[in-house]
Amino acid sequence: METTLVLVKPDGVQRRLVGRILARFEEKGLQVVGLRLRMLDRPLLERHYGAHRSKPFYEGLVAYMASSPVVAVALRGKNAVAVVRKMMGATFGSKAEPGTIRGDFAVSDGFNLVHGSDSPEAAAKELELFFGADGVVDWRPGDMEWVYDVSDGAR
Ligand code: DAT
Ligand code: MG
Repeated sequence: METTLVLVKPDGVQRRLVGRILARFEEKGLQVVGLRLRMLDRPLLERHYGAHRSKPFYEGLVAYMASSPVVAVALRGKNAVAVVRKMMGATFGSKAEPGTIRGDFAVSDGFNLVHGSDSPEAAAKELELFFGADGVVDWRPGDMEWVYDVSDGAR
């Protein structure tokens, strides 16, 4: 099992898409293990987007991400990092495939509704940044045996 970080970005919250975006991940079978609406400040965003500091779009990205609340979600499941990235679609809404979140709900390149960690290493860092050491809740979903074939062929 992997845990990954998703952010519903300011445009997703302002456009009242939080429920629909979360529903997609839940319907897939991913488990919510952390959930929080919050404003992001510049120091946190500088750490979160540190890899992009030298890019021309960096200042605009930080301003956009600090402009309105975001919803931070910790999601757990088999290959959760890659599954979430696939479900988000390509970075630019105008290029993202239909069927993906960005492909279905975004046409802007900058305002692309969601963030998802791009590797297990990034996920670990981002989960620590957004939920702290003990902010993720470990719980066992009651439908685990139906979402996964954990009975090992017994059914
Ligand atoms: P992703 O969010 O798909 O992981 P990324 O990490 O490369 O994409 O970039 C972070 C965010 O920065 C992205 O969601 C939107 C913005 N961004 C990336 N490239 C951009 C560009 N060329 N022009 C404007 N915004 C860009
Ligand atoms: Mg990224």
